[in-house]
Amino acid sequence: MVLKRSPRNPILTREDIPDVPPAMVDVTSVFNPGAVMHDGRYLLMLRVQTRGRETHLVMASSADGAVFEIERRPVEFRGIEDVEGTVYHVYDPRITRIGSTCFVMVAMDMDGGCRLGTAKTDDFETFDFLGVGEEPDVRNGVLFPEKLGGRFVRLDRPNLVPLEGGTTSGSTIVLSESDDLVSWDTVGPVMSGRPHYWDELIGSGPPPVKTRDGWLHLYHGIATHFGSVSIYQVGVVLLALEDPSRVLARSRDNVLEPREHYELVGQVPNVVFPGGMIVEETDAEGFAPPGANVRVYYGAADTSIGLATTTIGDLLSACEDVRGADRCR
Ligand code: BMA
Repeated sequence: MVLKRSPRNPILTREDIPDVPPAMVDVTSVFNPGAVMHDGRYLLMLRVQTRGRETHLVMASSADGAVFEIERRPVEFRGIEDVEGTVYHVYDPRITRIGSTCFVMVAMDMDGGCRLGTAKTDDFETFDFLGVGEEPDVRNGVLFPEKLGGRFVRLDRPNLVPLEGGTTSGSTIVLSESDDLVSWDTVGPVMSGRPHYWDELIGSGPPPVKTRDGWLHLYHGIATHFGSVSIYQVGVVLLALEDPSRVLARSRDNVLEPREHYELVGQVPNVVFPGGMIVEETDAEGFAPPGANVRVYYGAADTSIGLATTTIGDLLSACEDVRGADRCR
């Protein structure tokens, strides 16, 4: 077993979310968090959904990574009100630290589709919204923790596959670059889904982690061929350090799939959706060593939050199943 569930799972449920009247009262669900270490504490940015089906982001913090205190106010992105057009939902945050600043990349449901926006913070008290990208329908944007070739780099997933019910998904993760975190240039495709198997549709999970072997990256894969339901699982891929559009290795199987009751049953059944990954140790040059412990925070059935642990070495081994850029694409 590569990812081991915490015995405390689900570590956060709707009962843990304080009431913040008028909208956030007796909320429906808490799921798909971003995660980061800040001042020696584990921080999660929670996606909270109310009974009015409004979405709020709420910060939570913890000394041990398992028991969280939840803030009594939603996150506010200063300047998001200047975005042209209606923003219906801001969700699925991925948090990336670059130096002393943390960047939060979020999906934003707007007329015409989902777009990717970015906010920054130094203290997790105030957040400045930097802007929203022009791409008309894209989700699962994650920023790398350092610039490459002098530019910001992200993975994202254009929504080119229509689903039942009018939503859209996608089967290819692409690499994009930017100078200002608002306008993005697509570099090219990184990897695609594997039709008929566990990861037919795919999207990035938490931000990639730098190891001496490459960028280690968790992604979610969706099996769609079961007719009645889509099954969301977690996989792992290794990208070349100097050119992350090149896939070095990829897991054949998923490394986490819905099995526990809280993952199988909920608002959207059969979903494990990783958004936060905390690596407990890096070496002097910023690489995560194989022995480093890893915590993965994931949404379970769009209803609660699970924690699973592993090591960098176990994740590296898991993605050695399929090696070679051509076979992994
Ligand atoms: C995706 C996103 C995720 C969600 C998943 C399952 O398209 O909306 O936030 O967890 O669907 O509903």
